[in-house]
Amino acid sequence: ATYTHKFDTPVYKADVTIKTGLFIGNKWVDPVEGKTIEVINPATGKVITSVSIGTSQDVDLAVKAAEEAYKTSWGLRCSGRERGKLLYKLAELMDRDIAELAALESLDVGKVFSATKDGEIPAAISTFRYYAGWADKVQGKTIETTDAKFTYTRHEPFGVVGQIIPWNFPLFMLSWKLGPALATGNTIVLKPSELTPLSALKLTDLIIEAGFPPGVVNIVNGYGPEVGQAISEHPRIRKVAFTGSTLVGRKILKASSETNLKVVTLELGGKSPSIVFDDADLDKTVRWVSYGIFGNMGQACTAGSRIFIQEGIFDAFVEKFVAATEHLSNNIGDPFHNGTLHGPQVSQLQFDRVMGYIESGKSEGAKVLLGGERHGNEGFFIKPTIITDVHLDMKVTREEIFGPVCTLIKFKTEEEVIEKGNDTEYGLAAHIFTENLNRAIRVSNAVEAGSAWVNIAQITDTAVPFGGYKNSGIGRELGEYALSTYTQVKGVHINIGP
Ligand code: TXE
Repeated sequence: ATYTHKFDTPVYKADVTIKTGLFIGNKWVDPVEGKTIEVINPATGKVITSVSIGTSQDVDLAVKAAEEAYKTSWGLRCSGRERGKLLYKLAELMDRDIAELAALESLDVGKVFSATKDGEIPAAISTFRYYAGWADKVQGKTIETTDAKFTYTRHEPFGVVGQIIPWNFPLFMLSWKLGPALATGNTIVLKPSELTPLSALKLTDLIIEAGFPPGVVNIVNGYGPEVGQAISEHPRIRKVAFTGSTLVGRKILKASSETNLKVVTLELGGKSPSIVFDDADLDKTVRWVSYGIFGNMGQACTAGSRIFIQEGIFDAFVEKFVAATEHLSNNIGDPFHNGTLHGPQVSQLQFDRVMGYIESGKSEGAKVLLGGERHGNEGFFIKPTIITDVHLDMKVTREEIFGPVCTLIKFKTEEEVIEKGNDTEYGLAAHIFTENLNRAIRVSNAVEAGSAWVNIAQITDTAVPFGGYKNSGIGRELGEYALSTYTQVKGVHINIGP
């Protein structure tokens, strides 16, 4: 089946058609049990369309297609050079269709269209291009042992890899997963989030057009406990990569330990600090701290949700930060309207969760300085929210809120803020604002986090590794580092002596 969405908005007008089936072996097929799921527009709360969702039986079929492709047309049967060519081609096609991809993504997630089109989708495309370049540069080493032996390593793909991605950056997260996995020769069974299947479905057209052999990429939409669980338990999937909640990350690790010990990489939640020192450049810092928490409506794993401000700059920062947040609040609305800066949360459930956190903060004695309430009367909009008068043991300062909600905390010394910043089970990111180079380096060394951003927030780069310390994950994505998470190393010993 297909679905055509008629975009008739101030910033984008076009008819965009997607296939709604499961994508297995380069065909769009009906799921074995014929189930569907409604896709909701978060800006209105109304149904956009329905798409197919699978069960473990469909995962099985997808694994079969992926195994067949691995043996016959991909993996070690296809040179890195050829794989790279296909990845480049895919990137080109995405460039051509960038507006369509961005429009579907904005519709499905509630993202501001211009930001999606100019920021996120180009970043996804860069990721494919970057890994296209690596595809013919994955190489082992020769190792000197003795005269009687020739020894070397091979970096071999796993075979069939499972990938489970979230709804906050659907196509971007998909590119982080597919790029390195395909470059290294694996074949894929990928499950998008049940909340946001549209952009991945659009991509299936481009995967075929680019010329990927059947079965190299299979996309099975469906629920986590059903399709996601089936992927993480599947005996012939050798590796699974996941981005999502820490809760589900644990389930995936457990499923692996109870089945075939598949290699697991996890990108999980965060409760990252933004640390503002007295000597920070105030205006620049306000802009980045604001983006760091309110970008993507706070639905980012690296969101700087705990904002620590040194006492000397506290009042000046708060005044400007409140003004910047009011400006955002005054421009909440339809993601497809000119000038909109802030859209809805992705779903009713996420809306309820975030509002629940705001309520919990109030009931524990915190003060809502700004926002804290719904915007409008349809869709899942929450006003950007600033919470003060918190202490470090409240739920709002401990748990990942994953919405446009930050807590402000005053501090005195560098030593103190390092200790408080690190006082969390998570370790995904830290944002540090200072004009003092020595301090910038000292503090970025001291934070327990996989990414430290100085005088900037949350901007990843395809070439730079990304991942979590502590409960924020296992393994690294992006950069050269990601290649090692999609390959296994074989040591080969050849006796050239007696
Ligand atoms: O995440 P889930 P949800 C955090 C964030 C958010 C919370 C809940 O704090 O408020 O998680 O969001 C699939 N086996 N993050 O409920 O459930 C699911 O179908 C296998 C942070 O949406 O973790 C989806 O594809 N898979 C995060 C994916 O896991 C399962 C991004 C993520 O959904 C599964 C998203 C199971 N048993 C949420 N259950 C980040 N790190 O950026 C669910 N899934």
